[in-house]
Amino acid sequence: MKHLLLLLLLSVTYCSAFPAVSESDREEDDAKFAEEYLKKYYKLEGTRQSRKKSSSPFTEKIRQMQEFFGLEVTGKLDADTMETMQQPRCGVTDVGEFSTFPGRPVWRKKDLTYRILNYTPDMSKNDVDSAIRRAFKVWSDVTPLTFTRIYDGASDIEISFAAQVHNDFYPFDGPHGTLAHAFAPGNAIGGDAHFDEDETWTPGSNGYNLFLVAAHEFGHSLGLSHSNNPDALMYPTYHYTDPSEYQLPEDDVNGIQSLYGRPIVQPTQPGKPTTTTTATTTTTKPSSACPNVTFDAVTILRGDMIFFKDQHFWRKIPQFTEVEYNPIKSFWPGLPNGIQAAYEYPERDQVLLFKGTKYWVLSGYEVSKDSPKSIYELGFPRIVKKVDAAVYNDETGKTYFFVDDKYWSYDEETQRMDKDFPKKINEGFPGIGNKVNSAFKTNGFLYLFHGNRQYEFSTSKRRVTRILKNTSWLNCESKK
Ligand code: TQI
Ligand code: CA
Ligand code: ZN
Ligand code: ZN
Repeated sequence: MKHLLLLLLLSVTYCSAFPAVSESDREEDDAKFAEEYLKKYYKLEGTRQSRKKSSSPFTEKIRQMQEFFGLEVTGKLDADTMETMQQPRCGVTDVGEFSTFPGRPVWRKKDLTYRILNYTPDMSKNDVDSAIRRAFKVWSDVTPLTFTRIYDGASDIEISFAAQVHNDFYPFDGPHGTLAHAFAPGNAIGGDAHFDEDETWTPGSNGYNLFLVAAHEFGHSLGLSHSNNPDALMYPTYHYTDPSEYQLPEDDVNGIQSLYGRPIVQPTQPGKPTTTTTATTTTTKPSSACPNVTFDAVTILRGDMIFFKDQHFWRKIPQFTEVEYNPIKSFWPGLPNGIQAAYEYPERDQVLLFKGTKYWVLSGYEVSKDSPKSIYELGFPRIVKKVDAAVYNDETGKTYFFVDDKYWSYDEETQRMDKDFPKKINEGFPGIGNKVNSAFKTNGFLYLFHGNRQYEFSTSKRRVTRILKNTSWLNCESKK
């Protein structure tokens, strides 16, 4: 909530749209403008004759609007309130759109838990459970995030219904006004969502639809603030739409994917229906100990880093600090264990995986039908019996294959080995020794692994720029 208020203070755009007129003319202009605004966005009905009273429908709507925007709730058309109402006129509507909280707080893991602490008497428990589940699904459908309900103990996102003063510094305000609030990602109260029990919660269109408000709140729980796009779920006005056909608007999809990326595409296993989760996945917590391994092969796969070792692989998704650890067979039953080299050729959305004299082609996450193929089709001579490492360099269009103390250069365009190869590794890649176990390219550098070392190599400077531990990407702690 700290995030919420800060953001609004920072984002009030100053708008010098007021003409120089007398005080009373100006008051009248402001009131007219506010009336139009509140009719349009807050369902204000009738006129504002009674606006001098402290609780007319007009002042009630001003209060509601002030709540929505996190302004001081005065029920008066003060400068902040007028400025906020004028914002769309300053050209804020069509651009800017989604926004995040200051400092961009996000969850640094993709598998989150939630717990429903209590229920509203307005709806059946089943309807509450279902509204909450579907509200999370809105977000998990378009990100790699998963939400698992737990019934005991601490969860990442706690959901509760409460009226007036409850366990934070943001008491609710009786019917209407504030409907609910949620805290930006973080520990303890971070991510939690509170719903005002003084509202009428419904599974339908009377009162406030719990699914729609929960979907909005979970946007906050995940790190989205309000959007300037009137079509967005994160736009700060409530309007009912049919939840059964709910489609997350594009602006919110862009917003949440800017924080967490797109969903992970699961491989389709022959004879099995496509699933969205892999039951066998285990995750390596950020604080876990680094495995003492030399990776067999490393590659990028659609932006994720994949590290192969024996029957398993680690998968690191850039947005998250936690790393997954999976059996190779759980993703690709058709692949052998003990992959020796791998590289991505992004232009064809392919990853080539090598073992012995054979290689397998992944199209995205799927093993292509004509796999495995023979490495001799790539132009290797028969004396080559395995490939140690492979990496594609998008700047030159060449793939380098490392075999013992030599490397080959393969032209992806002509699909031919370059002549004058193989060359000695220490000639082409001075400073990295004479053997490469695995290699990949990211952020403009080649990363070449040998034993427990990793060399960051600049191809333009043709030199080693850093020496790292081989496990530097896994967010684990090295034993000292
Ligand atoms: N509650 C606000 C909200 O969640 C709390 C809030 C005010 C806030 N300003 C903020 C949160 C700025 C983050 C950033 O938006 S609310 C709607 C909607 C509210 C409003 O009760 O005003 C919904 C809660 F969008 F309909 F206006 C849920 Cl869906
Ligand atoms: Ca309220
Ligand atoms: Zn609260
Ligand atoms: Zn909101």
